Amino acid sequence: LATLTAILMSSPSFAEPTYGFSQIGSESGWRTSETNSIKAEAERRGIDLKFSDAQQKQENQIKAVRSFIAQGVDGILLAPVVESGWDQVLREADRADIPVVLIDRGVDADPSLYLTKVASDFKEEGALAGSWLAAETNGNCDIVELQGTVGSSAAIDRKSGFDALIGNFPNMKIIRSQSGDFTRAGGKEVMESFLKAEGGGDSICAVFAHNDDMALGAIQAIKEAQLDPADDILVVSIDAVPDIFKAMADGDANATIELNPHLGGPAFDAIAAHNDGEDVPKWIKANGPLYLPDTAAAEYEARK
Ligand code: GYE
Repeated sequence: LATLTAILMSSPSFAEPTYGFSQIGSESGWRTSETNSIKAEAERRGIDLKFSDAQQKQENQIKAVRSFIAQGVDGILLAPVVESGWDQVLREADRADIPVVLIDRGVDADPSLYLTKVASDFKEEGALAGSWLAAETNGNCDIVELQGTVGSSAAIDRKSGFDALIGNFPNMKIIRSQSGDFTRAGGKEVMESFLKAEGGGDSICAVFAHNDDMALGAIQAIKEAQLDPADDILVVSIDAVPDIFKAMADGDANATIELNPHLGGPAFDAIAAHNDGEDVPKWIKANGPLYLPDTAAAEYEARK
C-alpha cells in the first residue's frame, strides 16, 4: 500500500498544482493587500505559488512569465503593469498550453491569448467618481486629476470614464492632469506642483485621484498649503484602502470607490473550471460601491 500511495502521489494529477504569479510591485496599499490575499488563497487551496515582484517594470514581468513557462507551471496569474506589448509572451504561454489569467488590469492583446481577466470596470469607476462630484458641486467644478501609471489600463480607463461623465456638464472641467504613478509620494509631489501652478490652490474645486494612495499624498500637500482637504478642495479616489477611511473619518477626504483585493479565488476557480473543460467568461468583473464619510469610522475599524 505504501508503494502504491507513493506512486499515486508522484503522479501529476495528485501532486499539488504549481502556478506562477507575476505581480507589478508594491506601489500602493491596495496592491500589498492583493499580494497578501492571493498568497493566502493559494496556501488555503494547496497551490504551490511561485511569486515574482516586477518592481513596476514590464521587462521583469516578461522575464518572469518566460521563466514560469520554462518551469512548466500549471497556470499563470499576470497583473500587467501597462496595457500594450504582451502579444508575444502571451503567445508563448499559449503555445505551451499554459492558461494565463490577467489580474486586476487589462491588456490590448488578442483575447484568445489569455483565459480570462479578473478585474473591475475602470470606466465605470471613473464615471461613478465623476457623477458623485457632479452631484456634490451641482455640475460646477474646476478639477485637478492625479493619474495612475502611464500606459496602465487602470489609468487610461479611469480617465476616460471620468472624462465622459463630466462631459455632460459644461461647467465641470479638468484644469490640470498628471501621473503620480499610483504612489503616495507621487500624489503629494504632483499635487504640490498643481497648488503652486494654481496660485496656492484657491481656484481648485476638487482633486480626482486614480487611487487612494495618491489621494492620501495630495491630502498632505493640501494641508501643507494651509488649505482644508475635503472642505476647500474636495477629494475623491478609488480603492477603499483602510487609510482612506481613516482620512474620511477625520474629515480629510470625501469619497472612495471600493476595489476588492481578493481576486485570487475567482482566478484559481477560472483555471480549475478551464481544466475541467468548462467555458470561462473573458472578463470576471469585480466592481464595488462608493463609500462616504458617514460610514468611514466603522469601515476603518472593520478593515484596518
Ligand atoms: O487601483 C492601484 C494599484 O491595477 C486596479 O493599481 C489596480 C490599481 C489600483 O496600484 O492602487
